[in-house]
Amino acid sequence: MSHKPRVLVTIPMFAEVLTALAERFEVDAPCGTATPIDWTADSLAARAQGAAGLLVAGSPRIDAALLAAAPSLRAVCSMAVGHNNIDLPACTAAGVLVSNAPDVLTETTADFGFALMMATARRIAESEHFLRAGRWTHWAYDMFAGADVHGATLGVLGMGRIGQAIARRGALGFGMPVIYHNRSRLDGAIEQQLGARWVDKATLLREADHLVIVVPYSPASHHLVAAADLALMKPSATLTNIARGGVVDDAALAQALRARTIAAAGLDVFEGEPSVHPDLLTVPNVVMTPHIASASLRTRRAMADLAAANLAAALSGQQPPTALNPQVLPLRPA
Ligand code: 8YV
Repeated sequence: MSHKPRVLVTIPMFAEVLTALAERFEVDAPCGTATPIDWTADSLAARAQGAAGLLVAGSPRIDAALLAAAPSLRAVCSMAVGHNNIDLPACTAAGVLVSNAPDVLTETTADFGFALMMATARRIAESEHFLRAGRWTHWAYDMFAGADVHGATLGVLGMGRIGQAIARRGALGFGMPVIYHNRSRLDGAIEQQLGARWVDKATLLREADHLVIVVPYSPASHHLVAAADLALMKPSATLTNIARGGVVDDAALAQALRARTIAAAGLDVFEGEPSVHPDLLTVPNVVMTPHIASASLRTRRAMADLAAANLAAALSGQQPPTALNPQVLPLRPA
């Protein structure tokens, strides 16, 4: 009887994806379709014993200690584009293939980033709470008056695939002049197509009416937007973060919002999520969502399918579609 390699699915997963994986693998899916697990380093290492592959998302943390504790691992495939939870050099050193799930989530995530920016600028959440609380009794010319989005300057921090998709929405759909800051400049033809202008970070912060943060998280981008950066922004400006919590100093942001040195913020990601900085919970001018920017069912399914395809390819000696360290191929046998 042929022996199927074991894969551990660390997150709740679509039933159809589990069924497809089961054709090739012995599938260990302790979360089933709906029960998330708060993994600790120890519980994950124990459960990963003997597994050849892991299917993960933006968590849990995959590091050298886990790889040492579970030496059978050969592939770690994530259904997230951001892979700051995975120690890529450690995986590469251990000969473990890592993949992420780019592209399939770009447009859905950009839709959400734009929606969150609009909700922030036009005070949609704040005014809905007001209505639900039964406080709507009269009309006033300045009732929940916010900032215009159309024609305002869109600032994009991090001009990768999602940043470009947001810039396109702003430029083509809303007539927004677009400025951006990124370590590397876009190709001139793409800049022209997006009508986007590269500026240094300080200029971006000073000139943006609506700043959208889409930069990957790494030690280099930790608190890329901190108190001194927030101080450069216009008092009428909004800040939207759909990147990772650690990119913005949440305590400094809460202070800026309370002091109204910026007008409002839209946050889908938080330092230490799912915990949210208590100061953010007490300021009214922030719209907060629980890290759902990629959450349309169609996109989440495409992300899961891509992670499963990476796992299947990696463990059968083929080229995974979106490998981050293809230099480890071919993998050592199970
Ligand atoms: C995911 C994300 O929902 O892809 C990413 O990097 O942040 C989100 O799309 C999350 O990481 C879980 O998959």
